[in-house]
Amino acid sequence: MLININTLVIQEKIRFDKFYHKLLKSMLRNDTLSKAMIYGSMNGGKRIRPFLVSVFSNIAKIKQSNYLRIAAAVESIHSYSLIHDDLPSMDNDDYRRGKLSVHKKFDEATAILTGDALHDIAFEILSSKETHIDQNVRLQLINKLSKILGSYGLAGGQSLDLLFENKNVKKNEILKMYTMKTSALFSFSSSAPFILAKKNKKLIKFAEEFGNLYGLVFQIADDIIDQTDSFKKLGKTPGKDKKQGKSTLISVIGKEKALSYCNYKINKFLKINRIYFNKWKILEHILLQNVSKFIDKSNIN
Ligand code: GRG
Repeated sequence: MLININTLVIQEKIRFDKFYHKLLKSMLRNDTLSKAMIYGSMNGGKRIRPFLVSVFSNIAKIKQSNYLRIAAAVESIHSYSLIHDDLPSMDNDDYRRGKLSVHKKFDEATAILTGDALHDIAFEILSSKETHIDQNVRLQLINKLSKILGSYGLAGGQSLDLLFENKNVKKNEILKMYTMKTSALFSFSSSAPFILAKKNKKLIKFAEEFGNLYGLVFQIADDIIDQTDSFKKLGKTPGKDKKQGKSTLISVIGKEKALSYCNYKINKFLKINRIYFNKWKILEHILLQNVSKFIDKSNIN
């Protein structure tokens, strides 16, 4: 039976947005910084990472009240990364999700502090007893998230992304950068529910690898739509990768080879982990529907 992933993503987004807004309101004040935090995190967004958290939580039979907190921590981190990414010293974009970016709506100092505070609130959420009763589980989550945010993760990947501008970069260096800046948070999103459910190491590793692969496919799709989609669809300035001399997998090996590489990695992963994909069919649908969506897009030009 064909599972329509888009419908599930939208259903989960509605549930998540309601929960997240209420949680932020209960944790924040009514000052400028709090307003900017709400603006920068409740301004749309597909909520794909919360969706992944929900899928793996359903598999692991995690209660909604617990997994929504994991999703809230993840999305706070994601919002922080986008707000900082838009800053003039980084990717310099005046728009995000079709609206003014935080430094344009407020000012640059507020945008920096908003990103910092959203980063911090993720740890406040994770470290609360309401996320999990066992402090060892909470510590494991915090340790994992802090590792994927630092020099081996998002910040390190973003640094490589900036250093690679207008440089001759090899395919493996691009892949390393993608793993750090994009896949790491997807990997956390898919494996955190298994940590919460105290699953064994083998299953946690499978969930991590699923998230890493999903992140790779997602980033390549993002690179393609930067070239093909309009401002209306992207919600930010299109064609910026080329203008800024960004090194992407597409710029290094071309669109066709990048897509073949994705397909090769997906097929290999599906084969090796057939036992899990037979049990949890939705995971295969998620991987394959994402690919088919952007393969269609790649045929546009
Ligand atoms: C450490 C100062 C400092 C800054 C860090 C971590 C960081 C800045 C940037 C992260 C890099 C980044 C923005 C990666 C791109 C990942 C990506 C494809 C984002 C777009 O995600 P979507 O499409 O966005 O899920 P929506 O708007 O739907 O949530």
